[in-house]
Amino acid sequence: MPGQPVDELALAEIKGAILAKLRLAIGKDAGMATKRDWYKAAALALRDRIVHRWLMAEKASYDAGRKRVYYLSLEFLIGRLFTDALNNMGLLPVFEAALGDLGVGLDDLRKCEPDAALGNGGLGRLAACFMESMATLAIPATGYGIRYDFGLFRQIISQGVQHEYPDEWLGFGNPWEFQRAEVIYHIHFGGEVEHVDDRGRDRATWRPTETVQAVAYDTPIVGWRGQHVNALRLWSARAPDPLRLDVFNTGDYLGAVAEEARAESICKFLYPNDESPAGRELRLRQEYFFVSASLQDLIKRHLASDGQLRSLASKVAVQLNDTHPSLAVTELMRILVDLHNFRWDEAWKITVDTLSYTNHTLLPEALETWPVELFERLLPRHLEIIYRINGQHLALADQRCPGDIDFRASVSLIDEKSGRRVRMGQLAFVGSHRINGVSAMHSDLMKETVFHDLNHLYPGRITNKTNGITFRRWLMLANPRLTGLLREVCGEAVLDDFSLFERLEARASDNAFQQRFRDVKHHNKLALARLIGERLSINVDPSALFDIQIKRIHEYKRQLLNIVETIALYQAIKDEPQRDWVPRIKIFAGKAAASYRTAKLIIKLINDVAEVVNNDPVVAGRLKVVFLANYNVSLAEVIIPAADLSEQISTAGMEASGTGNMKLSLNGALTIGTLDGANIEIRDHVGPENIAIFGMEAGDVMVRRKQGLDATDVISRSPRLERAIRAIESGAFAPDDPSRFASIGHMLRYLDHYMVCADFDSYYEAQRGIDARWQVVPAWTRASILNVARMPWFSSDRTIREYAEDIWNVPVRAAASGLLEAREA
Ligand code: B1N
Repeated sequence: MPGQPVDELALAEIKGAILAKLRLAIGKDAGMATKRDWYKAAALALRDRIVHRWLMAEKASYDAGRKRVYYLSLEFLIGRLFTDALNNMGLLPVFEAALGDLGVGLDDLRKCEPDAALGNGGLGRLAACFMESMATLAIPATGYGIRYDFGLFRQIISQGVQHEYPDEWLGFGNPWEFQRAEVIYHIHFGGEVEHVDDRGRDRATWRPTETVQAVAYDTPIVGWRGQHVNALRLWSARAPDPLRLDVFNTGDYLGAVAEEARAESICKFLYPNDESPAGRELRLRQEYFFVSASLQDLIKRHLASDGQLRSLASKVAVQLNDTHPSLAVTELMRILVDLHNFRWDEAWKITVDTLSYTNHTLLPEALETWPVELFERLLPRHLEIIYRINGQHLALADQRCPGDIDFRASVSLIDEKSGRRVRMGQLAFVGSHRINGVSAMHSDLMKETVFHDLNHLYPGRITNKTNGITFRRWLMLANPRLTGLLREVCGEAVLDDFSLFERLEARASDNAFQQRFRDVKHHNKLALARLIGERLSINVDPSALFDIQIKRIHEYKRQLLNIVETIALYQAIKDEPQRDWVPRIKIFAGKAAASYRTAKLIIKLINDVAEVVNNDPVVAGRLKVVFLANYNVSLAEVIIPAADLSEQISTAGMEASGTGNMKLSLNGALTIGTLDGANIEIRDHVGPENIAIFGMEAGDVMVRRKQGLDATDVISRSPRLERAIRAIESGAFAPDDPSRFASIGHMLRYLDHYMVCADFDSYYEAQRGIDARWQVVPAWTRASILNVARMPWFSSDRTIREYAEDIWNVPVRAAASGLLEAREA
């Protein structure tokens, strides 16, 4: 921890190690090194220290024959690793001192590391938090994914419009990863299936026409207190024959590398779609590529330590992060039946006992399906296996509900209605022993909606595992000053035992403590104000209320509701400029999928409203609107500690869980939100008096939607809303192109699927309630402190413990750190 005394011997050792890396690994001396060179040298010196622990942990878990967890995810939204790993290793103070002595600032170096943005949003960030918590809890685990050459696009806002640029995160090398040039698997596509005489064993031989190689790259993930280290293993694709010399020799130079280009395209980029399937052949190729490589790898490891596959489910748990790795069901069956001679029924039992699946969304448009025809062309054997699984599955359905054709159609792995398509959610469900949702409400809705019939057929499989966040990154690193207060009030052990947060409660009304708590927040707000000034030349007053909405831009997340309320507030201020309006800074950040037109138009609207409001002398700074470009993990780490108000305003029933809601509350922001996703559990923990809930509930939304999407009724009852919409339609915010937002006006009035208008009045009132509360400083501060104090349950350590116990059946360490156990003993 910063501020701690540093041992002189250790200091000298670290300085020596960094200098040695600079010379021997980077090839420079101190005089010619750039900041980036120093960063890499320091990262490599740190990595050396992690590797020892890693190899020890790996050996110990194999020697003990422990069950292993494999987390399969197409996304890992990691962010920067340098200070995260330093902090978990307990080496932050000594590295800071060593670098200081060498004349470089740790904070400057930290910024040289590019964000690893191998994910879109919450789903990918959850995978990263889980990796950290699994290491902390000493669960032997490996994350499997794709090493994309380009992560999520870089967002540039110019004239209020989003532009996408490639994210070249590997441009200057990556000091964390180890290329495992010897760990290579062959992944096949296309061709035909041949059925041999197999005495009824359902075996087949697949004769593919295309082969791609998967090469492993390992990144160590170190847990809190540095005692356990796991690997994130990402696959890169290449052609088995990178240069066709026979073709080259004919003079067709491009043709000679065509195969290589086709193979490499698989790991070229991350699909930037959040909650909507890309539906492209390349995406299906990505999914099969990483599933097949991962299963081949884990089976090889299992065979090396256990000698036989019969025991797979007792030694291996495979978690499927959404439906993206659903092909694991068919690939594992293929490996067991076709390659290892298992009988179908035994293979099926092993498969179901080994796999489990997490569902992250109920949005119908997000549920992944693939045309049967595409499957047949790319993965013919897998399609056969799907048909065979479907056969036994539908037989069970017929037994359960004889003659019920609708039931049969609803549970079938094949959707026959919209051209024949394979349903990946159904496939993952049928092939898993546990299916979990990510918040209590979401898991309940799963049983009532998408998986209603499957739940009837396989009762007891659906379980809830409410999401969590790692406190090491989202509190200790992002908010060191608040962490300092916690250590002081709750004791040093709070870093290992979050239940001690409870000790904050006694101080929540203490004047002197409140002042110190506010000082911390103010300091964090100053830092954010500085960043806004530097990036946007907008001057914001750090004593104003910082009102934050940071997340992907999506209609269901309702940035539009927020900006319409901003317009209404702007108009109210203009009407009565003399009133004592609470100064507010509305801060937005988030990316829109490149092809999502409405989301991009909402970004433009936010920026156009900002232009008008921020430059209106009548408003005189009491309302400002800020859109920060290129939202990513590192930007979140600056914004979240500075937040006063957290906007969690999705249409009820549509946000599966949310995790930003937890991060903001943990850092002392009050939530204004709907009864949706984990907001409900946040309310249950912080208490209804410490959160502002508004709007329709999920049931109300369903009822109103059935009545139609026309919002004329609610608009006619709300002059304030009518006026705000009229301003949008009239071009008040787009003088250069007055009809720019006509489509938004039309949607608001006649196609209110997301209930922006239906919830508007309730939201506006809740916001004015926030204004009133903000003015009573001690009461606001108390609520803010209680938000922090009551968050421990939302630690991803708790979530992972639940997965370990109810789904994976693996033991976990009792406390976050072995150190603590030793102290208690
Ligand atoms: O997963 C998060 C949740 O906290 C959020 O509520 C949820 O929206 C998010 C297809 C998704 N659901 N579905 C996706 C992402 C990429 C993609 O290609 C779907 N992301 C979520 C963690 O549970």
